[in-house]
Amino acid sequence: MISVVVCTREQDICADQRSNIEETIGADLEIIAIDNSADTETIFTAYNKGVRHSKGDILCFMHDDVRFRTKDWGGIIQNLFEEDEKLGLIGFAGAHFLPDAPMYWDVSPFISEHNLTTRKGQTEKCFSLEHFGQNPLAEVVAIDGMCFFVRQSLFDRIAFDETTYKGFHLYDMDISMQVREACYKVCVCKDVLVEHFYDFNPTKAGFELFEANLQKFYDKWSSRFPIAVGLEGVNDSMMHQLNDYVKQKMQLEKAYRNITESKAYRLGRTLLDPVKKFKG
Ligand SMILES: [Mn+2]
Repeated sequence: MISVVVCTREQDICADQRSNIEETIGADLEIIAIDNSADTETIFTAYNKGVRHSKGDILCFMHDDVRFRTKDWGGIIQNLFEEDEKLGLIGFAGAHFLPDAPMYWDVSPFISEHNLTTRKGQTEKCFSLEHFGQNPLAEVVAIDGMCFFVRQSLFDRIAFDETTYKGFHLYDMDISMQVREACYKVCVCKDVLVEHFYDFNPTKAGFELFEANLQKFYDKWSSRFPIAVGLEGVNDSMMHQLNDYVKQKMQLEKAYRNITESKAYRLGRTLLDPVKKFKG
C-alpha cells in the first residue's frame, strides 16, 4: 500500500486533490492529511506525524498544490522499488552536483527533472532528461520536495529533522542526504508525470528562513561536499575543478548583485534616464 502524506493549509486535503490521487493511483492507498490550518506545524513536524500514522510500505510526501498527470502511477512506483532493493527515494527533480558552499538544488549546473511547473496559469515543461539515458531513473544527490516517495522501512533510521530546521524548506535535501547516509539511492523518475502549481512568493521573513535553513543544511553535511552523483565519467579531480569553478562563479555573481543593487548604482541610473531619453 502507498500512504500519501499531505500537509494542508486548510483543515483537510481539498476535494480536487483527493479525487486526483484516488482516480490516478491504480493501487492500494491511504491518504493522511496533516492539518496545518492554524499554522502550528513546520513541514518537518507535519511529515514526521504523517510517518507515525502511516501503514503503507511506500510513503508519498506531496505538496497540496501538486496533481498527478499519469494513470496508474502507483504500480509504476511500486515496481521501481521492487526492482532495486537499494533504491530508497524517488523524486521528480534533483541535483547531480553540490559544491562545498550553500547552493539550492535548482541552481546546480547538473540537474535532472521531469515535471510540469505551472505559475500564474503558464505551464512550463521542466524536462532535463540528458542524464537518464534509457533508464526511467537518474541517481542524484538531493531532490525537490514537491512530491517524493520513500521506502517505509528506512524510517527506523531516518526522520525529518525538526530540531535543526524550522519552516518549510530544506526538508527535501536533508532527507535525501539521510537516505544516502543509510546507503540507499536517491533518484529522479521520468515514468510518472506530476504538475506543480508553484506559488512560492516569499515574504522577507520567509526568504530569510529559507537562507537560514540552507546554511544549516551546509553546516550539518559539510563533510560530504563537494559531491557528484550520476554523472558519467566525472572523476574526483574533475569534481574538485568543477567545485572551484562553481564557487568562483557564485562569488562573481554575488559581487555583481552587490553593485547593481547598491544605492549609488541605482541613483546613477536614475540620473542617466533623462540623458538616455534625450539621446533616444
Ligand atoms: Mn508547492
